[in-house]
Amino acid sequence: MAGREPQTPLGLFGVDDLVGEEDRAIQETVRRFTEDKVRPHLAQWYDSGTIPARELAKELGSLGLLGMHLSGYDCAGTSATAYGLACLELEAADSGLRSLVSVQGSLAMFAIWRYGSEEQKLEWLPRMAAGEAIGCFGLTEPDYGSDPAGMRTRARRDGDDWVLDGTKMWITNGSVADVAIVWARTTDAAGETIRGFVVPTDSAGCSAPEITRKLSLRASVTSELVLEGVRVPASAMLPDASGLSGPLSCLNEARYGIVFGALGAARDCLETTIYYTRDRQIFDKPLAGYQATQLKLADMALELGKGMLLALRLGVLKDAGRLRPEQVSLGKLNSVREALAIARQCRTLLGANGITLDYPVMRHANNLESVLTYEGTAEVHQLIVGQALTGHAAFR
Ligand code: TGC
Ligand code: FAD
Repeated sequence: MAGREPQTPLGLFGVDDLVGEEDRAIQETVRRFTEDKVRPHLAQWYDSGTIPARELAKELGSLGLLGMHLSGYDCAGTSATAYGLACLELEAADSGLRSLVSVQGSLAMFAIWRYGSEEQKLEWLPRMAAGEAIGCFGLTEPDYGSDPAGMRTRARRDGDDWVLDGTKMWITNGSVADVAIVWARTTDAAGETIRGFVVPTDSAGCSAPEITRKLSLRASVTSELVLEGVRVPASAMLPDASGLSGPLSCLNEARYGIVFGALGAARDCLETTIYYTRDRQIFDKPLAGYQATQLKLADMALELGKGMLLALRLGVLKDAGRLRPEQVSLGKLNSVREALAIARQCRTLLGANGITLDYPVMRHANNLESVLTYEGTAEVHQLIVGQALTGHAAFR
C-alpha cells in the first residue's frame, strides 16, 4: 500500500475524541512549551547532567502547570485528565522535566494541600504554584526504599518545637528545594506513628548533597536530604496526616502522572523511529519498507495505544473521584514497563545512531530505568495488583 499517508501511532487508535476540548488545548500548550523552550536544550542538559530548575519552575508556574489539578491557593484546578496529558507532553520531552513537575505538584504541594493547616497552605501553595518556591518530598531512606514503613528518620518533641534527625535518599529537586516535606517516625498520644513535616531547607542542620554520576534521569536534580537536629516549630507538622497512608496517598497522585508521562516518552521514541525508518535507506530501500521493521513498529504502536486507552480510563475514574490505588498501580506498571520495552526496541531500529544524543531514544530508555524504580518499583506494583486479586499481601 505504498503512497498512503502514514498515520501517527496514537492517531491510529482514534483516541482524540476521548479527550475534551479544554484538556486538549492544555495538552497543546504544554507541547508547544516543550518544543520552544525545552527540546532545543535537552541534549546539552542531559550531557552535562544539569537542568535550570529554578528558571523552568517559573516558566512552568506561569503556564499554570504546578499543582495544576489542585483547587484554590492559586492552583489551576484542571481536570485530572488534563494533568495526565500535561505529564505526557512533559515526559515526551524528558522524564526529568516531568519529575520536576510531579514532585512539585503531586508530592510536595499535594501533601500540603491535602494534609496541611490553613497557615501552611497560605504560606506555601501560591508561591509553589507560581514556581517561586520549589518543593521536594523525602520518604525514601538509604535502607528503606520499597518498604518505607521501616524508616529511621525521627521527629521528637522538645518544648514547643519538633527536632528531626535522619537521612533521606534519592530526593528529586532536593538541592534546589526551598521546602522539604519530610516523613518521620514519631510518638504521639496514640503511640508510634509516621508524620509529615514542612521543613524550610534553610533550617539549621538541613543539607542536601547532590547525587552525581547518574546514568539515568541526568536532566534532573537528585540529592540526599540530611537532617541533623533540625528544629522546626510545632506548626510545621502536617496536622491531618498520621501513619503511612499519608505519604502513600501522595504517591497515588504522582504515580497517576507517570501513567501518562511514560507513554509520552514512548510516543516520542516511536514517532522518532518511524520517521527515521522512512528516511533511512538500507540495501537500496527505506528501512520502513521491510517486514521485520513493520512487525516491530506495529507491536509497539499496539502497546502504546493500549496504554493510552488505559490511561484515559484511569483519568475518567480519577475525575469521577473513583480511582483506587491498585488501579493506579496497574497503569504505572503497564505504562513504564511497555515504554521501556518500546524505547529499547526503537533503539535497535536506529542502529548506531540510536546510542547517541542526536536522537532522544536512548536518553528516554535510560530515563525510564529510573521511572521503573521510583514511585514504587515494577515488582511492588505487581504485588499491589496481586494483593487486589487475591486478598493476600505478599510484601513481607
Ligand atoms: P500497608 O500496611 O499496605 O499500608 C499502610 C497504610 O497505608 C494505606 N495505604 C495507602 N493509602 C493510600 N494510598 C495507597 N496507595 C496506599 N497503600 C496503602 C493502608 O490502607 C494502610 O492504612 P492504615 O490506615 O490501615 O494504616 O503498608 P506496607 O508497609 O505493607 O507497604 C505497602 C507498599 C509496599 C505497597 C508500600 O510501602 C509502597 O507503596 N512502597 C513503595 C514505596 C514508594 O513508592 N516510594 C516512592 C518514594 S517517592 C518517589 O519515588 C518520588 S520519585 C518522583 C519523581 O522524580 O517523579
Ligand atoms: P529496593 O527497595 O532496595 O529494591 C531492590 C529490588 O528489590 C527491586 O527490584 C524491588 O522491586 C525488589 N523488591 C522490593 N521489595 C520486594 C518484595 N517485597 N518482593 C520482591 N521484590 C522486592 N524517593 C523519595 O522519597 N523522593 C524522591 O523525590 C525520589 N526521587 C527519586 C529519583 C530517582 C532518580 C530515583 C532513582 C529514585 C528516587 N526516589 C525518591 C527513591 C525511589 O522511590 C526508590 O528508589 C524506590 O522506592 C525503590 O527503593 P530502593 O531503590 O531502595 O530499592
